[in-house]
Amino acid sequence: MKEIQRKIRSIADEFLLTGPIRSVEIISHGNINATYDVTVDVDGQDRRFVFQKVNIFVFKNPKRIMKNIEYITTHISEKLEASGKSRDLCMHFLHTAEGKNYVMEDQGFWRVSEYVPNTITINASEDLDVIRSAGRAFGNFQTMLSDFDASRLYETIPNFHNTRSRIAVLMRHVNEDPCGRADDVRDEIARIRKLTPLAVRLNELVDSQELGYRVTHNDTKINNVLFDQDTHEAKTVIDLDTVMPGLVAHDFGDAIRFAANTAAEDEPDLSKVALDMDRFRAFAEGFIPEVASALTQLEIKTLALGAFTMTLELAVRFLDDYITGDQYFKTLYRGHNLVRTRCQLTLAEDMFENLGAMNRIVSEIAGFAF
Ligand code: GN1
Ligand code: MG
Repeated sequence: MKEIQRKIRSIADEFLLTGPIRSVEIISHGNINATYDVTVDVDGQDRRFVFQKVNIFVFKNPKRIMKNIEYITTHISEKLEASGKSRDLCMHFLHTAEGKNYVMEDQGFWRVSEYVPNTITINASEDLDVIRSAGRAFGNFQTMLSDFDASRLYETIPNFHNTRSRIAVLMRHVNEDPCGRADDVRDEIARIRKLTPLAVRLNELVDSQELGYRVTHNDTKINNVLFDQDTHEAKTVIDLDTVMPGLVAHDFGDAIRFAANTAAEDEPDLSKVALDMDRFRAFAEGFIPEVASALTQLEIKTLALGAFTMTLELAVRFLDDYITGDQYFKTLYRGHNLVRTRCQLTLAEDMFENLGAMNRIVSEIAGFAF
């Protein structure tokens, strides 16, 4: 902790927060970056900031990523200001004396944002109002960016939600088997192969130009939303590193994958893992009305397919990380990525079975039959 405190001190100085540091606490939700809640004395008043050390194994080009974030937050903040809404509905990053919104260091880069007052993150919730509100927040985020030219954004992780390419990479790594782990996962590979034809359906619709890219968030876990600590209304969408061109079905789907699972993302007891239809409906009720007017009918028709696709894709990504030696996702124990894989695969199979039921709910909310 001493080491971290020293580091935070030097980063604070870079971002012109030169007053005494009152406290440093680790926020440990993300699977990729290291995040700290830091209170600093600014002109005699305690103020909270979020310090984040970004993983450059995952995000290789800090300059371009932080440029994306600058574009996005400026675009949203201007809209909020024009409509007289609170600036707290968007993240705000600090700048250094040279006007940069990040600071480089040996194994990563640092950035600092203002702590949005009176907010909490929620990692999992059975409360349908909370889930519905998260749906509204992600839907609204997308609508705010619907007039932003997606081609201005750098692709921070190439092929991030290219499910077909994710599967191809996994199969290549299984053949190469760099850590001698492939034999443990024959059953999982067979199950993934079985689901592949449906999992690449979104790719096919992009290839045939029936679906087009928009600006999407691409990492829509419910813990990437800040909620008002008293009312539990969603306030701000965070974790903007993967905002780049994508499909609406990816955002809807990834959120369902996480929020509508009856268990945690890494639940080892697979009998607890299933799609919860009430939570599915609640998220859809929040999300769809926010985005519907900007979407084509096909985009709406593919939302439920997105849930299945994102879940299978994450099973593939966790398994790929397991096969290649656990370098991408933070793991808490040996075999953690395999446990995550099995959980996501079980959920994907359940979604496969329930695709019709999910589509009926979407159709009902969107108000047209398909
Ligand atoms: C990572 O950083 P975090 O925990 O919000 C990952 C997502 C995965 C998620 C699974 C950049 O998100 O794609 O869905 O873990 N982010 C990146 O929990 O790979
Ligand atoms: Mg996150």
